[in-house]
Amino acid sequence: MTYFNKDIETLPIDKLRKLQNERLQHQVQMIYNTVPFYKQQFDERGLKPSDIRTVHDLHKLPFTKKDALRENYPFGLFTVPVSDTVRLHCSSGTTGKPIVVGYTKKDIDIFSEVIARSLTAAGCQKGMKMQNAYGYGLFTGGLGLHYGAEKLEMTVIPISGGGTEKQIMLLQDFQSEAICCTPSYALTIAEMIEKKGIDLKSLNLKYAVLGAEPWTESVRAEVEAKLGVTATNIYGLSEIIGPGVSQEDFEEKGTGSYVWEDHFYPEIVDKDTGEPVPEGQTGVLVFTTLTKEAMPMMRYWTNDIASLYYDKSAKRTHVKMGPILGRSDEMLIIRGVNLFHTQVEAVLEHSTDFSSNYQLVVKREGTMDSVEVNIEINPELYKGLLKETSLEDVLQHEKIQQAHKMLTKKIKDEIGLSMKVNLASPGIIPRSEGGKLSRILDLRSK
Ligand code: DLL
Repeated sequence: MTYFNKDIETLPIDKLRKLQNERLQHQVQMIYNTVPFYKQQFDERGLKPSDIRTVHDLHKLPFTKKDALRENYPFGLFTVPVSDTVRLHCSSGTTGKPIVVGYTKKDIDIFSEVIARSLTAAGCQKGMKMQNAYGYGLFTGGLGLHYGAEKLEMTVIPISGGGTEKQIMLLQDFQSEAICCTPSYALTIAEMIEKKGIDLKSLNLKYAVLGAEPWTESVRAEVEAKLGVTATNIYGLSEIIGPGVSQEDFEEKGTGSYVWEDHFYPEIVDKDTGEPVPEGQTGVLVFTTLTKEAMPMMRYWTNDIASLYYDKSAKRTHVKMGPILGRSDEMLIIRGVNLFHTQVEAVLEHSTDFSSNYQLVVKREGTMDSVEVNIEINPELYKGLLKETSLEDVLQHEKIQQAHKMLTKKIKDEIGLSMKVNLASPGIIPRSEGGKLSRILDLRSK
């Protein structure tokens, strides 16, 4: 089965626009009438709901930023009384109160539909067993994937994140065909499988649906090789619905993820000016919900940096987004150069000398910021070399010294920034224990 909802997924663009515009008009009318925050936004600009007739009118509206959710905590942006919602989720903020999002029964149906579409695009089918290793709880990943997989009539194994030994036992005993988790947790599972010397033939895994944090082709290559799967990208955020805002097709890997445009209208804008950027160029992703009932969002500023483009040769008509390069609020500026950690990860692609376990350490000396890369030596290589007893001995080895030099040069050449590269022995750098993993250790405020 290629599509979960072929009519919608292949709807010609003019019809898709018509549908979006009809839905947008309804959405705008609803928020104007029911959410004081939005009414004020319109009134301050002398706008009426009738001024927003098509998606091309959206630019008249301001962006909605995370602050709006904080200021209206917990239920101030809901269109309905809380008693009309059937579920609440939270996204943990870095400080203070979380962001709260609510769903009506219809919202949950749409959430399940977009996940069912996404899983189908990822290669999953009715009847397959799916180990759901996203966290269950206030995080949207676990329950979101769960309901969508059930809608597709997969057999869901709701194991949640963590407990890697048990994950592997169930992968073997249940012969699950699919797994979904964060890419960093997929690496943790792959590493333990390797360490235990488990033969991949004892597993039946075919598909991995990975998201909730940025990842690159370098991690894809490692996960695919070590788990024997086809790995695709799933993207989403709580404020818009959760996972399932966009998804990569398993036969179109590396060409971007379809945004389910009949429910979420995307824009890419310049991070400084807020102006739209031409198709294919990178900027901040902004989403407007078209069908949300409990908590619609107008022009939500995600902070995620990506690009959008229409792929005329693709299976579906919906616009594609490239991988998330990083979050604009987490972008490092080092000696005037903008840096996302995914750029360092991308440099590691095809490297046999190092593993995908790395961490960026940001330091400040005086007024100067600098970044160092901690990276682990490939355990296979390490083992092979290692008759020596200590890391120091290994580091003295000519082959390691040469690899070290080459990586330092490659980073400088490809990113345009000199970084000190610190080699570590396998197992030193933090791993995902089931959820999102931070790749940056910022020591500047300490
Ligand atoms: O992470 C929803 C999700 C769950 C997506 C499971 C995919 C799979 P939040 O906790 O609200 O929701 O975090 C949303 O995570 O704005 C991005 O910065 C990041 N993110 C999510 N998916 C991806 C991805 C969930 N595929 C924030 N690639 C978003 C890169 C991602 N970053």
